[in-house]
Amino acid sequence: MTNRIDKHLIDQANTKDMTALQEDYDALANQLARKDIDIEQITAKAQEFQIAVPSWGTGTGGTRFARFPGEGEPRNIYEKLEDSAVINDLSQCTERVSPHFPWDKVDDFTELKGVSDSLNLKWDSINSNTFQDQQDQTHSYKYGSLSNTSEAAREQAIEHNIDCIKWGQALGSKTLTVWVGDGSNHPGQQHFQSAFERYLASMKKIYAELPADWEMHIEHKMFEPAFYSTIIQDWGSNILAAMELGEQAKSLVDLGHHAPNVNIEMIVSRLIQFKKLGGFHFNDSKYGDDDLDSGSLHPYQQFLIFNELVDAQYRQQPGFNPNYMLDQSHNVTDPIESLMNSAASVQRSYISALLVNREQLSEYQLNNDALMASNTLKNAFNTDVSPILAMARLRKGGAIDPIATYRLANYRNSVAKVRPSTGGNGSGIV
Ligand code: RM4
Ligand code: MN
Ligand code: MN
Repeated sequence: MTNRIDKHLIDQANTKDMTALQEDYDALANQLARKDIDIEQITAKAQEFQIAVPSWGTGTGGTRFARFPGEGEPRNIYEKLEDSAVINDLSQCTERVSPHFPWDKVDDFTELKGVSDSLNLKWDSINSNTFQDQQDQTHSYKYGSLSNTSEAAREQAIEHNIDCIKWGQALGSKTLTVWVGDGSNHPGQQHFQSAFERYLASMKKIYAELPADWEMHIEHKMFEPAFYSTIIQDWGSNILAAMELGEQAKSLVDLGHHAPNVNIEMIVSRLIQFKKLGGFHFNDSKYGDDDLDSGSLHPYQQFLIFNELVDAQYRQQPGFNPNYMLDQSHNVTDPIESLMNSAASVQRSYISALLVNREQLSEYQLNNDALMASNTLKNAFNTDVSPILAMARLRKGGAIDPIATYRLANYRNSVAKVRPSTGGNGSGIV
């Protein structure tokens, strides 16, 4: 693991920023103390926060039109792990990696687990892929996978998901995430109910193979690749499927998978209420499934989602334990930088939401004081918690300024020398 960030370099960069950070941290501590908030308790929460990195997010993504590969891109899961380790070395909140199969399939999963252990990384949810045909695949998914009219194609897709569970067990994962592109492009092309029945029957077969301590997360998405109807197009179809399958099946919310302006935080609240919130794929979007960096466009929406999550934590809602993960496509940035920025952005939303005065908010709500209720949220959102995030990283051995330290380390240039471009797309187009 010669290319990871040297600890001395991190310390050196931190030394330079230390005095300014301490001053800012003390000032924020005073500001919070006036509101009866102990900064140390909040910093401890920041230190505990974790969000998983998607293996495919470490490569440059693409659009339907082109992909412009960057220098030194990871060419396989081992190199994706190296890059993930860099992200965690500097950010100290991304110790889990979420793999996508068969993109990340290897012959020897014990060896892969050994490598991730040596990098102090763990495995998050396993993502199955039945939205593409692989080389040497017997049955095509052109007309769908789990809901295909062909039983043989459905069986092949079921088998792949069961394999994913087995590979996940070897890696120590506990979740299977199922997103399928199944749907139609023409009105009348598919019988809505029959297609959903076929999907559910297939999902039941996968669910039957789920180990007792695993969860299955169902991910909805409004459109793309199907442009007229998609089998699990919204959280309604999603929760119906999860309820039909059983307790271990939950819904996953990808922020880019809704119609524009949908109130995602309210969907989150509903899923929490009915013990069906499995987890998140964080990213941001302006138009559709843009997969932009988390919080780059709608930081307030991200905060409002965390307001619901922290509220559930505060009320100790039973069965509440969602997975947090990034799911982004980086077209014009260095993926490592985007993932570090995004992890910190999601962490920021969480920490800001912890500052909401919940007793006061509840009183304003009961008294229908709309203005003060809204101001209570804005107050927390407008507090700059950067010193808390930086201090949490520093205390865990990470970088006060992850991007600057990463650039100083010259990591990308040094891996570019040993990772000649394949010209291909090891990460898939996301
Ligand atoms: C989909 C969805 C899934 C991801 C694929 C690559 O749009 O977000 O989570 O696995 O892209
Ligand atoms: Mn997703
Ligand atoms: Mn997506």
